[in-house]
Amino acid sequence: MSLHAVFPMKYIVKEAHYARLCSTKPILTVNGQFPGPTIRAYHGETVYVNVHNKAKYNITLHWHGVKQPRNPWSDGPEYITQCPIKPGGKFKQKLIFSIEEGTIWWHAHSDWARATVHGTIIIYPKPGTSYPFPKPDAEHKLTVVGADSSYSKPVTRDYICISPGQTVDALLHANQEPNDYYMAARAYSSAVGAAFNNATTTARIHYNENHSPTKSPSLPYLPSYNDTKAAFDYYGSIKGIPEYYPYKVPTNITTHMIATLSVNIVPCPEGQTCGGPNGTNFASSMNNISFESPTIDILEAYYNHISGVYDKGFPRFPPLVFNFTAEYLPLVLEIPRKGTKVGIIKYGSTVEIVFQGTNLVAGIDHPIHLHGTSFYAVGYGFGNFDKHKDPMTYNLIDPPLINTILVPKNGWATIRYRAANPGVWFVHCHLERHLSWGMETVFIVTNGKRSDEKVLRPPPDMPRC
Ligand SMILES: [Cu+2]
Repeated sequence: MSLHAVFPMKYIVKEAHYARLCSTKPILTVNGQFPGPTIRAYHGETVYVNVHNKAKYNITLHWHGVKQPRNPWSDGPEYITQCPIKPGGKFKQKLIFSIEEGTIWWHAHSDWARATVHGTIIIYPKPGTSYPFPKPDAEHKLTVVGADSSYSKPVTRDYICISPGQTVDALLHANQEPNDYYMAARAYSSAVGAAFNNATTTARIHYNENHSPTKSPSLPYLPSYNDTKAAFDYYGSIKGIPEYYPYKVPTNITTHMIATLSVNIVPCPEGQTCGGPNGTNFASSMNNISFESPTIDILEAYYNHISGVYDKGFPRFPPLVFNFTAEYLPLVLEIPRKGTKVGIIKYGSTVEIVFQGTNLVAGIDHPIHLHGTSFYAVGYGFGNFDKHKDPMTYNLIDPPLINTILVPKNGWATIRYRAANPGVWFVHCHLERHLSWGMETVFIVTNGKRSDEKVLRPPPDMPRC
C-alpha cells in the first residue's frame, strides 16, 4: 500500500500574489501555495518530487529531517549537496523515508527563500500498525507525543517551545464545553538588543456543536518572551521511547567533538556601510571558522575527487579556549577565521558533540540542525561545559531522538549518534541570519566496507554548476 509511489509529486516553484493585512505582494511559492503542498507518506516509503523552477531565482529544496540513507544527492542544501536549480531547470528528487514517523517539514535551502517556500511532511505508521500512545485526557492542554518525527513519552504541558527547524506532534482532547477557545503563540527571544516581532499570534478552536461563541475568549498564559528557564523546562521534559528507536544511545564514544557557536564581527569592506557594531559587519562561526560557501557543491567535489573546493580541517575542539560565557570578552576574540572546512567522520563511528554557546558580541540560543541523521539529545546546561562534572548529568536512558537541538544562550548541549549514513551532510544553525553569516560546517561520513554502506550513484539530472 502506498500513498505516492506511483506518481511523483509536481512542485512548480513560481511567484504568486499573496495578500496579507490588506496589502498584496508577489512571493516565491511552490504551486502558488503558501504554505506549500503537504507531503503524506507511510513509514519506510519512497517518494519522488519533480521540482520545476519557473521562478526568476535559483532554488534548492531540502526535506528537513528525512535521513535519506546513502542518498545525499536529494538532500538539497545549496553548494553543499547540489548546485541550485536554475530558472527553467528541473530536478527529480528522491525522498527515502526510513525511521521517520510523525511530522517534519520541507523548505528551500538556498538564499533566504525558506521564508515563503516551505511546507509540511506527515509520515504515518505503516498500514496495519498504530500509534504508540493513548488518547489524551486534559483540559485543552497539549500532550506532546513526538518531536522531529520520533515518538517521545507522552507529556502534558500548558505551553510548548519550538525553535526554527523543530517539529512537534501533540494531541489535544476537545472535551470542553462547546465554545470558542484561543490558542496562542509568541516569540521566545533571548538576545539582548536584537529586534524581534513581539506580537502574540492566535487561532481559535471552534466547537461545531450549537453554541453562541464567546466574543473574546480569554488568552492562555504564555511565559515571558525572554524566559530561558521556561524554554528549557519544556525541552527537559521531553523523554524518548528507546524501544521505538533504531539503536541504543552510544555509550562507547569513538569520536569526541566540542564546537563553539559564536556571533562575530568582521571589518567592513572598504567603500561599504555595514550594520554591525561600530560600523563592522556581522559574522558567525563554529569553532571560530566562519564557513564560506564554495562555488561547486561539496558532494560533487567529494564524489568526483575534485580538489580545491573544500579542506578537511574543521577543528574537533575550540582552537581558542577562553571563558566562553564571560560577560565581557576581549574584542580580538570577536573576529573569526574564514574557510570551507569540513569534518571527516569514519563510517560506523559513535560520535559525541558538545555545542558550546559563547557570549561573543551577543549570546543567544542557537537551534543546531544536522542533515542525514537524527541524534540523541543527552544533556544541556548553562555556563561553560565542564568535561568532568557535566557528563554525570547526561540522560543515557531515555533521551529524545531529534534532528535540531536548541543550544541554550551562554550554555551548552550534548548530542550523541552513530554515523551510519555515508554522505556529505550539512550541520548548521537554523536561524537564517546566523546561517548566512557562517555558523555551519559539513560532516563527510565515509563509505563503509559493505556495498550497502556506500553512497548511491548520483541521479542523471543533478543540476549543473
Ligand atoms: Cu545561531
